[in-house]
Amino acid sequence: MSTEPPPEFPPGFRWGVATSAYQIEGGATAAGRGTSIWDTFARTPGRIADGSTGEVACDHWHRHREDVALLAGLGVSAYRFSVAWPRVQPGGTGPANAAGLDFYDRLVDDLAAAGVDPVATLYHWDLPQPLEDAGGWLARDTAARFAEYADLVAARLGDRVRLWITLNEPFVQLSLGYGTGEHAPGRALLFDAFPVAHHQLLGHGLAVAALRARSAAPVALTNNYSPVRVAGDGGADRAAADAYDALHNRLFTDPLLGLGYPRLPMAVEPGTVRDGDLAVIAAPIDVLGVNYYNPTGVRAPEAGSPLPFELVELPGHPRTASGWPVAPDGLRELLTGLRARYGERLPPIQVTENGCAYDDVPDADGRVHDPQRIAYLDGHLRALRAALDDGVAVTGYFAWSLLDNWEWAEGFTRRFGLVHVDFATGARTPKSSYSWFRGVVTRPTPAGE
Ligand code: IFM
Repeated sequence: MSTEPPPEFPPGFRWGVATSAYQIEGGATAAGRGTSIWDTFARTPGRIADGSTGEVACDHWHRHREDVALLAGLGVSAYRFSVAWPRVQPGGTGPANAAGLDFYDRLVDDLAAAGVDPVATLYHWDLPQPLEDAGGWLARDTAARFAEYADLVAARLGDRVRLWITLNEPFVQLSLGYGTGEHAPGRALLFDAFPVAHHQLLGHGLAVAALRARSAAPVALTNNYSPVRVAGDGGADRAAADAYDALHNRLFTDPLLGLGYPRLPMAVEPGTVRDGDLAVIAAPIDVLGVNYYNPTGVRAPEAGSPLPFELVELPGHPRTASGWPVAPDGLRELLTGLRARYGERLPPIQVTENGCAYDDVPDADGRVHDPQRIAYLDGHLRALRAALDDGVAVTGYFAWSLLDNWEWAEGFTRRFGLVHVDFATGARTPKSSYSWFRGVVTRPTPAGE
């Protein structure tokens, strides 16, 4: 890690931490919550690495006041959480379940009282199971249902949420949820999953209209991006890298910013993209949410592969406990690359997730030291500062995550938090990265800026 103090950021820069509903809340049946695709998936033997579910997770449902106090102690100006659709519409349609919305109403008020801006994500992968039973994101109707749900949430929270994020990482929902089946709902359709991409985007566009109709703004969509590094020097490797880049980095962003779909390595069934859809999808947004974890190595596939690329390990990088390469320069490359690709179309960016998993354990005194996480965050903040200096408009940064939590198919085996959670008792212990991050976010603004 650099011995220099972390770089300075402009006055008013938004500092936050992020979480998502199913990963922390628990309270799986509390206050009328319905079943989501993740409840179903996690209960299916063999799907989750440690056989766990998010039924209790970090028990945030009962401990949210303690978690708001942790946010206040951290000194962040914003908290990004997600609303669980099955709490608001247990069956995926129909009127709001008031008791479910009450929870978020209280949370938003508690955040405001603590001086922390609420940033709400509407969809962080927890589709109500009844909607999946009716086709899930493969069904066009799910886009309309999503807008209906957005309207219900905006009607209740629209006056206090400071940034709305419609979808989190639709590429992950597409690729792992419906492409390979490693995530809920566990469907392995490979490229036949394309309608999932289009219907998420359409749902986003319809939800933007619903939010605007309630004066709920500003509005964003969050993608995860991964700069592609070509492994190999042949033209076939470059073509494979371009195909992967189109899928991972452009499939959701090109249409969102008014460019229509890029050339994709799959056929699109006629009738999926209808007249007028692209205009709905390209409704102006105020902020682009950018999640960054690591770059991806890509080369040409072996003969007979069902995919037009092969993902390979990138040599020469340290790795997190998830096995992901640590490459802070990838964040600068990504941000400057987005600006180069989209130019004036690009709205201001907020980095809505960035972080790392390590096997953090309390020492004999119960303290949790996580120097690797501090080094990771420090390196990425330097890369972010460099991107600002390159002229990219970035107005916020959220570390993933406030708490160690339930990491999807990896269950409780990955710890991403600034705060350690004892998953047996729920006890929270701020790690050394929590104090370090507090120092960064509460640093006085430089004189003269
Ligand atoms: O935990 C996830 C989060 O839900 C979405 N972005 C990546 C994180 C780490 O895998």
